[in-house]
Amino acid sequence: MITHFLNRNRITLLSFLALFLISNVTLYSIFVNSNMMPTYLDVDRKSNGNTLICTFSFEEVLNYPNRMANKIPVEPNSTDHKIFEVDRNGNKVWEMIGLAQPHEIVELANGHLLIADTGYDRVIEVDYPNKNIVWEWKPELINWTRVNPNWSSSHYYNNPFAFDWSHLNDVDFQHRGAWNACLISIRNFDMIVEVNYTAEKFGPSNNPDNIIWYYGDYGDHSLLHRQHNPDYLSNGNIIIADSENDRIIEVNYTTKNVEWIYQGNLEWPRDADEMPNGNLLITDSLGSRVIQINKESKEIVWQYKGDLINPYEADLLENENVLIGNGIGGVVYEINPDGVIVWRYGLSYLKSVVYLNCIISILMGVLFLFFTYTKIRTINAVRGKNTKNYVIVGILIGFITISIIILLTYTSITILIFRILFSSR
Ligand SMILES: [Ca+2]
Ligand SMILES: [Ca+2]
Ligand SMILES: [Ca+2]
Repeated sequence: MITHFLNRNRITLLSFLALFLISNVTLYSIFVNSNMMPTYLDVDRKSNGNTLICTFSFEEVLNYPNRMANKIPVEPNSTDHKIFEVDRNGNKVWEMIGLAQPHEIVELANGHLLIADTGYDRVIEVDYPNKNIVWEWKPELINWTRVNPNWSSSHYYNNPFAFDWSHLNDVDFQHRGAWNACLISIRNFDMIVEVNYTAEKFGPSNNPDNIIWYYGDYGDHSLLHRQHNPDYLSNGNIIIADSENDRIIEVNYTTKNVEWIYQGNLEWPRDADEMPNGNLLITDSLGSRVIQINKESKEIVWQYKGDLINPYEADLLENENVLIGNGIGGVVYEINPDGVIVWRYGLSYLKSVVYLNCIISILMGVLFLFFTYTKIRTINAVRGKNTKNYVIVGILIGFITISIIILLTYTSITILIFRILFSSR
C-alpha cells in the first residue's frame, strides 16, 4: 500500500515541491536576516554633490511590532533606522543611527541637518558632521490647548499615547524676513504647522506660542487626510501632497482657502515640488511614477515609470536631472530628462530574491520535467498511457510558466500587491 502511494511519480513531485520550498525559505531568510531589504524615504543631493538617504528596515518594524506600540526605543546599536551619506561612487562617507524611521532631511546653510524622526515623534537639528542634537521639537511637549482653545486636554493632540501617535513625517525650512520658519507635517494630526525656528532656538523651545500658523484639523478630511511634504511656494502659498485624498492642494497662506487643486489620476501622492519654470514635480507613490505637470493646463508634460515601486519623493537637481527615492524598491535613481538612469545607489534586493527564486524553480521544474517525460515514454512503450504522469507534467509546466510570468512582470505584480495592501491604508 505504502509503496503504491509513494510511487516514483509522486516522489518526483514531492521532492520538487520540497526543494522549491527549501530554496525559497533559505533565500528569503538570508536576505531578510542580513538586513538587506532597506526602504528608502527622503533622498537629498547635498551641496557637496553627495547624497543623503533616509532609510529604515521593514524587517525591524515587523520583528518588533510591540516596540512602536509601547514606545520602546530602537536597539541603541541597530543600523536598521538611519541617515547616511554616499558619494558619487557609492561610498558611504557618513552615517547617523539612533533614529526611528527617519523620514525627511533638510540641509541648512550652516551644514546642520534638520531631520523628521518619525518613529520618535520629533524634529531634530544635528550639528553635522558631528551627531549632537542641538535642537529638538516634540509635539508631545506642546500644550495644544494654547494653540487653539477648542483643543481640550482630552483632545488627540494632547494625549501622546496612541500607537504611531503623531507620525511627524516632514520638515521644511524657510527664511521669513526677520525670522526663520520650519514647516512641519504631522501626518496623524491631519495638520501642518509653521514653527518660529528663530524663537525656538532663542528658547525656551517647544513653546506653543512659537506655532505661528497651522492648517488642517484632526479627522477633518475635507481639509487634509494624512498628508506628506508641505512646501512653501514662491507666491507665498503652501503646496501639500494630500496623500489619502489622492490630490495635491495649494493653500492660501493668509486666507487658508484652497486656491488650486490637482486630482483625478493620482494614487497616494507624497511629494509635489515647484520647479523653476512653474511646473510641478509630483511623486505619485501608488501610481509608481514621477510626473511633471503644467500647473495651469494640468497636463502631464513628463513622466518616469521605469521600475519604480512605491517611490516616496523626487527632487529636481541643478543639472536638470531628477533624483528619486524608490521606496521599498531599495534603490535611489538619478534620471536625466530623457528618462535614462545616470546614477544609482543600491540594488533592489527584493527583486533579486524574487528573480533568484524564479530561476531556481524554472531550472528544477525543467529537470524534473525531463525525468518525468522520459519515464512516461518508457511506461507508454510498456503499459500504455498513465494519466497521473500527465498530471505531474502539467503541474511542472504550470510552475515553470508562473515563474517565467513573474520574472517578466515582477514590477507590475509588486505594484499590484502594494495597491491591494495599501488600499485600506
Ligand atoms: Ca528630498
Ligand atoms: Ca519635504
Ligand atoms: Ca521633493
